[in-house]
Amino acid sequence: MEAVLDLLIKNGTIVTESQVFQADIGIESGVITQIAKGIKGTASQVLDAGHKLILPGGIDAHTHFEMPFMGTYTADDFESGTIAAACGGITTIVDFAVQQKGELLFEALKNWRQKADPKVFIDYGLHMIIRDLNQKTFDEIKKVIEYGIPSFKLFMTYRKEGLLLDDGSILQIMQEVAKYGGLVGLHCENNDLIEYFSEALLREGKREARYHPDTRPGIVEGEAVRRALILAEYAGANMYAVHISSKLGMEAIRDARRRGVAAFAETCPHYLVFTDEVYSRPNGINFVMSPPIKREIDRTAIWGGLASGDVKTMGSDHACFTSEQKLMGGDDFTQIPNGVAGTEVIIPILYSEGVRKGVIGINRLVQVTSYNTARLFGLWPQKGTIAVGSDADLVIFDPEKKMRLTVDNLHSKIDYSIYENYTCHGYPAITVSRGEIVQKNGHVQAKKGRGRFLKAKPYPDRKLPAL
Ligand code: DUC
Ligand code: ZN
Ligand code: ZN
Repeated sequence: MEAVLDLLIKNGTIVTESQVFQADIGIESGVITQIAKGIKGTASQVLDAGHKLILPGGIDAHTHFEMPFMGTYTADDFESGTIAAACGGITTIVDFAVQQKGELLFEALKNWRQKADPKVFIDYGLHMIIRDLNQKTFDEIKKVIEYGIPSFKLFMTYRKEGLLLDDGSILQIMQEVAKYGGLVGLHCENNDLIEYFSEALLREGKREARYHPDTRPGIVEGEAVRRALILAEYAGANMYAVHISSKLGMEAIRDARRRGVAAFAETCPHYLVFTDEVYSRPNGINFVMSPPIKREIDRTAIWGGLASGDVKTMGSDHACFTSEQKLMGGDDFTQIPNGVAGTEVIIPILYSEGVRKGVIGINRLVQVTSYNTARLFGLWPQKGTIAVGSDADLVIFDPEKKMRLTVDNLHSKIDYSIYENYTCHGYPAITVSRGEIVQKNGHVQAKKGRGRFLKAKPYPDRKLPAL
């Protein structure tokens, strides 16, 4: 007897990490059960994709929703944040649970799940940020991995914000995480150099937002990435450099990969679109994030890394603040809450700037927005591909749709967009999460809290995916 499908998506051009082909997709109980041409039988709901692209739902493994930071909280919570993500074709986010000083890792985890569970529109996982290493928290690392969180993030900067970890602590955590097949992500910027440059500028009375990038030239990232790689190699750990923004950082990763080191790099949409001229604009304050946007040669190097495969993933580093919050640093750029919105634009920007302009192919887009991310963070094959047995997390992507981005058609809570008036050529039309349509043409159709927490897996026998 033919099964009754919950959803049948007809006439799609399916794109996976390695293939492009025409087929229909049959979905039952949130899972893909058939992929074939001309699927027959009954379905409760039928969508005609009209030969638009069907991509695996995006995975943004770098969001900071409702995070306490620099004297305030990031403006998007798990409700507005996951709505924005879904409208941009993202079906999974991986947020960062932040350990507060004196807190156990499991207290931080509980706190983050309490914030997220009632609000998420799409599925989510967590990484753990360790900022206070002591015997108790060190002993929790194995249990955190067993709980379903095999990835960690450590900061090499933000001393004043209490996030910086010293190299000894970083090394110990790398060794412990490596034992259980987890992954250590690092925010690679040299804190001493940042403090040196910042203090010099402030002494000279240079206090405006436009000086922010001068505190973090490429060497700040390049040195830290190389140091992190040396530590990771010594610890026998896998290393994931979050938000790579510079040519020097890119070269450090590339050199390590050529030597056979398991080094993975992520970048973000803002580093692909802008250069540091944005800091001289009247609204330069809105572009203050760390690492900052750098020069044209850095932007070109990052595109080169995406094309060559040295950049493995796209994350948004979505950590945004309203204009009012940004103005907390109006007379001292070191006090501007760092961060921008981006989860909604990852796929459209990469398609418009990368695929349409011929810099990367459509399979690479799927690799860096979904497949590689799922592999690295222990979510594959449930997420990250279009295959029988995988979750029906899909984006019907209209390659011809033009969308002028404005604060009114983006879904973050903030009152401006750094992408204001940027026109995307290619945009998500429909996002499906576990077989349910969660957004259609920017209108959310799903219930808050429907998203599920994902238990991610460490690498079996510490064997890395071949990426
Ligand atoms: N960088 C930002 O710009 N914001 C939040 C944290 C980070 O690393
Ligand atoms: Zn960071
Ligand atoms: Zn971040």
